[in-house]
Amino acid sequence: MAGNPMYCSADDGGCAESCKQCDFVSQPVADVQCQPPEEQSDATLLTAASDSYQVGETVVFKCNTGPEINNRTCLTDGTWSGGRYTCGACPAGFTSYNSKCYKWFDEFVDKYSAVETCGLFNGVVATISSSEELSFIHSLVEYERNYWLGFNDTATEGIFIGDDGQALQVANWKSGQPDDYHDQDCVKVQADDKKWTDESCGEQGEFDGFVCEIKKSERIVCKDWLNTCQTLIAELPSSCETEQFREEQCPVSCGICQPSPTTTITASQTTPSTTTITQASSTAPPITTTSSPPTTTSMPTTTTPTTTTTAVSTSAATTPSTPTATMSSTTTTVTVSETRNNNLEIKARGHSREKNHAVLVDGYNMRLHETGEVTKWTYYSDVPGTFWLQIYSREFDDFRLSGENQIVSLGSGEETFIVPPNQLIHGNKGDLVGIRFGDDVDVLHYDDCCEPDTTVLLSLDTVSTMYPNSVHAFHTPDNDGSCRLYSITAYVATQ
Ligand SMILES: [Ca+2]
Ligand SMILES: [Ca+2]
Repeated sequence: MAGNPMYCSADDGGCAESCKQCDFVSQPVADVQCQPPEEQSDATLLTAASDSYQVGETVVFKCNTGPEINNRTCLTDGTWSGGRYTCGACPAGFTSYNSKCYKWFDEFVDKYSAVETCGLFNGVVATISSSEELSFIHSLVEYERNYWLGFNDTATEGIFIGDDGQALQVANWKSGQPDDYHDQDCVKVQADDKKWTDESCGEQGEFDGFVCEIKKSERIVCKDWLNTCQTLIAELPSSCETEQFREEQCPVSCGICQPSPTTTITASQTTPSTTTITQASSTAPPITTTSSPPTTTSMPTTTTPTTTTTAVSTSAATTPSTPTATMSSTTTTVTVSETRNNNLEIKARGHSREKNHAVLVDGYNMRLHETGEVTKWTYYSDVPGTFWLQIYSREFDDFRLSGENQIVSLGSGEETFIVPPNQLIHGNKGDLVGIRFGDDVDVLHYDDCCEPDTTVLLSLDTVSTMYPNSVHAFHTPDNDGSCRLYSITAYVATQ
């Protein structure tokens, strides 16, 4: 509304049904820093302590009772990424299954090398204790490859045991195997029929990969970290099948751990993360996010909410409860009026599944509706990870990438990214919003349902050339039903 009152009077989509949220007020563009991360009851901070951290800085927690490591990164909303527990967590790249973590290694190695690699993670080459576990492990293997299992009969010929000393409980030998041909003491799964053969441990087959497994420490912290766990599960019963949702966000509601009466997590309630906004005037509305735990805002230019300093103009100080569309300040505060390009709700919550992929969708909701700098993004994500939000400008039938903002998501549902002043992208009315994914393929959700006029314009399986100011060809619309609508809102400062 502040930018264009006519926008809310339109009833053809976008903000029309929620125009109360179109009534934007001025907001300072902020320099954000993270306060020290809250203490964890199950882990010790290994990184040297600091009074404040820049966006992108990382700290490392180490589980007090096991080998788990948890890296957390300072995000642009002043909170920290990563899980809120360390003990019992899988390392990055590992998949949780029952009480263990697993990871496929796309390598071509002998058994000794596989053992060595797994040892780096305090793990072993995967063993099998049930047919379900065998199926799960096979589901991790890419490209229909042969792979080593963590069994051997080195100690007693013909008696196969796990590399971890456990007895062999289930097996799936190929006919005629094991035959100990030339002293074969290790076990490999054959790609074609998933049957097992005994092989020489030092033989590097042509296509032999492996899966590592790690035994998790006992989880000490068990708590739902979203207030909306029950609601989300009720809306989408399969939510708990998503690992991050189940393990990190709603472990109690998903039934994977029981909160212990002796484990009381109070740190997040009493010392929430703090967003520090520098150069802000005292009347600036707080920057709020929906991240959990809740974020508070502190403004260092004032000592109390009712006290002004020389950094704040008189007019601003005398009208503390009525923020206006344009605020003045004696400091270098940047004030903007913002409009948003859409307010789509995600209903189906499909996940993107392709790595290193970019999509550009044309439709009313994916276009910028005003000209100006993109100062803020909101998006929906329930998986922590990194992705990029982009602006493309039209050039006849081509689109030019005007710029992109790297987003490090907390995975807490609807999140807000405030664009740092040195990363602002100028967009023109009619420009398109694009999304680029790296390795974190599940980080954003989309709806399959499309507006009638929504078209996928660009869908690249490589992003190696996608940098600002490079021109990209217009791609034929993809009409195979893969059209996706993302709940991404770009806030444009119209000055
Ligand atoms: Ca043997
Ligand atoms: Ca054999």
